[in-house]
Order: sequence, then structure tokens, then C-alpha cells
Amino acid sequence: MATPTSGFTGRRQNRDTDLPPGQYLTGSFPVMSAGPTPRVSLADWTFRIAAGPGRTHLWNWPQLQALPQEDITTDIHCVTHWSKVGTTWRGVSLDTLFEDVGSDAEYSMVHSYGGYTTNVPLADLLDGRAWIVHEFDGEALPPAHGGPARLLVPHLYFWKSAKWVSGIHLMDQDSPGFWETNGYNMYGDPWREERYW
Ligand SMILES: Nc1nc2c(c(=O)[nH]1)N[C@H]1C(S)=C(S)[C@@H](COP(=O)(O)O)O[C@H]1N2
Ligand SMILES: [Mo]
Repeated sequence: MATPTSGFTGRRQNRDTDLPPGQYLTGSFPVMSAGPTPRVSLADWTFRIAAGPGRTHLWNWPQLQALPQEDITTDIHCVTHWSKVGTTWRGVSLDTLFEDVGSDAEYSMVHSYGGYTTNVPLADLLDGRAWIVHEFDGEALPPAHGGPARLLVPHLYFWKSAKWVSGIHLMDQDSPGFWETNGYNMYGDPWREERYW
């Protein structure tokens, strides 16, 4: 005989099976930072894409805000096994930011205020899969979660979503960032459980 389940439990069970392998659902929003939270004033904030010598594209805060803004609803997956579903963000698509950036580079290093780095193939930043976000859940992104602005690349483990993002440097060859140097996977696909080397 089938075990009776409430609609709520049923939905939760269905949702759990949508999670990548080895992940559990959390309702909270853990803060995972490798160091102290850097404080960046909006007056000083810049974001740059460095595409090679003499090919740096730079935005300040008003310029970022003047670009088309997108609302994103997505699941996020941390390598420490928590996932959070249906998170809502607002920001600028990297397709928009890369519009005028010509480059043959295949790889990128994402840099943060405070010195954190993480490598992401350029293709994974494009085609509607990555954003520079400055709002979470309808509010300005809290400093602990990466405010003023962070990268959001939700199809990869969340360590690739650099908080306090300051720029993206294009590279011809792949190179490990902070966690990748410390044993994390170079790519980090949660559906293939690419957690560590
Ligand atoms: N600059 C910076 N970005 C970072 C980190 C960090 O320590 N510094 N931690 C990464 C890791 S391991 C995760 S899981 C997420 C955590 O984001 P959260 O603190 O908003 O949950 O941020 C990622 N981005
Ligand atoms: Mo993480």
C-alpha cells in the first residue's frame, strides 16, 4: 500500500529529486567567505573586463545601473552540499557587458575586491548563463553575500560566483583561481559532481 503523503511533502520530495547528486535543500542562506568582507563604496566601485593589452572595458556604478537590468530566478548549489532553490536576483547579463568586447580567448579569471579569484571558461559566462548581480530577494545585495555586486553563474558550483567582483580577465589558457589551487575542480559542474580534483 502506498504511504499517504501531503501535497507539501510530495512537492518537497519532487523538488529534492531535482537537485544535483549529493545535495540537500536548505531554506537558510549560509555565508561562505574565505576571508573578511571587503567594504567597497559605490563611489569607488568599478568593474572591468580585461581582454588583452590596451583592451580594458571599465564600468562605474552609475554606468552599470544604466545598462539593461534582468531579474533572475535560479537554484544555487554549494560544493559543501547545500542547495537553495528559487533564489531571486537582479543585475546585468554578461552578454550585455561583453557586447563590445572582441576576444578569441577561451578562458577567464574572475577577480574580487579582497583578492579572491576563480576561473571560468568564457563560454560559461555567455548565452544568458551569468550575470553581475546587485540585488538579492528584492533588496540591495548584503555585503556578506557579495555586495555591492557579485558574479552569479548558477549552473556551476557556487564558489565560481565570485562575491565583491571587480573584474574578469580573459586568458588564452586555463589557470586555477583561489579554491581551484586548493583542490577544487577546474570546472565545477554540480550535475557531474565535479567537486574536487
Ligand atoms: N570573493 C569571494 N567570493 C566567493 C567566496 C569567497 O570566499 N570570496 N566564497 C565562494 C563560495 S565557496 C561560495 S559557496 C559562495 C558563497 O556565497 P554566499 O556567502 O553568498 O552564500 O561564494 C563564493 N564566492
Ligand atoms: Mo562554497
